[in-house]
Amino acid sequence: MRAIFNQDGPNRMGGIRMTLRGILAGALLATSALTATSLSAKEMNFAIVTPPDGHYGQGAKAFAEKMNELSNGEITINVKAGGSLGGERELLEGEQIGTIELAMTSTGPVGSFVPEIYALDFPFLFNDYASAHEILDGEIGDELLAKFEDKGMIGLAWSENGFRHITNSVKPVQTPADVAGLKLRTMENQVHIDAFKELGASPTPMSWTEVLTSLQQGTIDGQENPIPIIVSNNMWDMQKYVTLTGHVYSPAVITMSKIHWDQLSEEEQGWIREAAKAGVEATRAVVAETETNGVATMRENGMEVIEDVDKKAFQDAVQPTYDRYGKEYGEAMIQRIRDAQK
Ligand code: EAX
Repeated sequence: MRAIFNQDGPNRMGGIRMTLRGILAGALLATSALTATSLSAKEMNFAIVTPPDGHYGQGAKAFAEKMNELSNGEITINVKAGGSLGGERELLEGEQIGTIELAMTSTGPVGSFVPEIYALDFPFLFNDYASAHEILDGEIGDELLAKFEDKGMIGLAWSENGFRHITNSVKPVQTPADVAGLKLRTMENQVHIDAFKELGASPTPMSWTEVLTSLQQGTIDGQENPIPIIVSNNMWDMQKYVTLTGHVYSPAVITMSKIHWDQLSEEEQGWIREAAKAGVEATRAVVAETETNGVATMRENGMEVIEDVDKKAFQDAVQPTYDRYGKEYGEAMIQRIRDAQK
């Protein structure tokens, strides 16, 4: 590498001084340009498929507010709610190619991008909310979040959708046998599709963005989702019955496009992580509140809520799904999650 000092001629010191001044000026120029670039006002989209005032919407709003605070208004987060940027699978694809910066999605379609995440989607795996939070906020959750980066996404934090229940417009579902024959929409998730086949339903996988129209048009009889989804979408307008099966704990996850993440400074990445924590806190608070008052809300709006469900009967009915997919989708992880709840 060529010496950067001017070694020639009598005024050697002068030459060195000139060179040093040149380097200093160049460094200052570069630093100020860099500072200007890294502090240049940035805008990012944060996409969700649910309504702006629902559990994901409140989380996205909290994320945006925290980013605004930490960046002194230099980074603006635009919350794009209601599936305006596409269904959950499309949001994840958008992150991979860089057309979408941030999203909060259920784990529904995630397994087809990051197969290890399927382990979280098995029926009756999590006992309750507290266990789910403890496991997802601990070593197991961190291990699974780290699996996203190879697929072009940064897993920022485990958020929450909630325990899923079955709604339909045909009849009150009391037992697994009552599910037989119902055309039930499922997420685009192999484990869920298989579980509802085991129950004798006709599982119809589709993006959330098509569900409400399909229910209104009667092309499906029902669907399954947590109370926050049922309530924030006024599902009583199209579903008469809800059975509180709680058949799956549905995590949500906040992810970021790796393409955009890599363009951030370390400080900005720290802000993103802190904002994700604020988002999760806000989402979980809305889920807790809706779990408390959601049953009354559904009843007040005319839904027939079937609460005393024989969950063991549903659990036994979907056991073949574990037998069939457990091996393929991480029986060791499933066992770790079970052991962590003993
Ligand atoms: O992520 O697709 C679903 O049923 C999800 O629960 C919903 O979109 C929220």
